[in-house]
Amino acid sequence: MRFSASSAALWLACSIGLVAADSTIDENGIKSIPLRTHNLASPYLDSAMQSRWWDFGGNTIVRADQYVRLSSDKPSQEGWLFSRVPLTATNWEIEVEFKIHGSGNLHGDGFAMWLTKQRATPGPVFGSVDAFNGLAIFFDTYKNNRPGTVFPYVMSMMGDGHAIYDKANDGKDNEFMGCSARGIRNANIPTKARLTYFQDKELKLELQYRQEGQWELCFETNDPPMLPSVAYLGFSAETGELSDNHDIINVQTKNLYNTNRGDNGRPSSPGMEKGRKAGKDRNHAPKSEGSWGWFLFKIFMFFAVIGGGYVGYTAWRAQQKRSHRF
Ligand SMILES: [Ca+2]
Repeated sequence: MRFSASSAALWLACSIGLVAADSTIDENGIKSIPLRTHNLASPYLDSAMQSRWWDFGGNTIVRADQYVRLSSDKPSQEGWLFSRVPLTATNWEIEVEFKIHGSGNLHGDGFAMWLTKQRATPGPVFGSVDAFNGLAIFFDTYKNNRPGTVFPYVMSMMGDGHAIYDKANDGKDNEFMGCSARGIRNANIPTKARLTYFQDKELKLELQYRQEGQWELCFETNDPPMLPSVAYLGFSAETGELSDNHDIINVQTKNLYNTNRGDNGRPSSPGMEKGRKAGKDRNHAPKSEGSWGWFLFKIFMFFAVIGGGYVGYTAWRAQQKRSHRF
């Protein structure tokens, strides 16, 4: 009995150690913790050919050492990949490595990233359901009709459950914010997207496609849309007459906390300059309850481990004495 108590204390301490090892705090005081439930990495499937945290369907194929392919470079393909559990974090960052490639001079149609109430439902919007609730990011590689816009075009759309995606005009009237990203297809470096969300404070999309390690700002706003309280992370793609391979290679999702304040939000004034200022202020600002609680908890666990070890040792010695006696 005593021994199991000390084992439990050790196990807890190890768990805390694992969490502490995974979490990082950047120079602006933003702490990030990886969300295992919304990460995706090779080999994608377990030994039973299942994924614990993701579902996929349609024409999606998984190649364990390389990718989850939403659509192959063939006409009339439609595939999807969706998280099994909703993303419940208030503030988060999602980094996706993807690859859009194919042999045709003409190609399409692109893929979508979703943070929607709906999940795993095929449909006409890049292979997923229309009239969705939530946020969509479209990586549109085929220009249907949008004069004056350079393609590929990356745009966000906020769906209220009724709005219909205007496919004929590449979602021009649906656009929340977006940017052109010439070179995002058939790139010779790993292409990535990083979406950062701080509730009521910030929504930012950055892309990597020109040079490895260099992020291009696609859009940023301090007035982000309100996301549904239940939102699943997903990806989908479709091809029509024209086609391309649309591969998801890796997804890393992090829960973000602002350690500068107790409100869990980003500093009210975003941007690098202001961000640094907020970082400096941290030394003068009273410590938040959150970080104090965490600190005290760690101290408590430290003594729990010492105490548990001592109890275990005493029990062991008592047993040794008894066994010597007989
Ligand atoms: Ca299009």
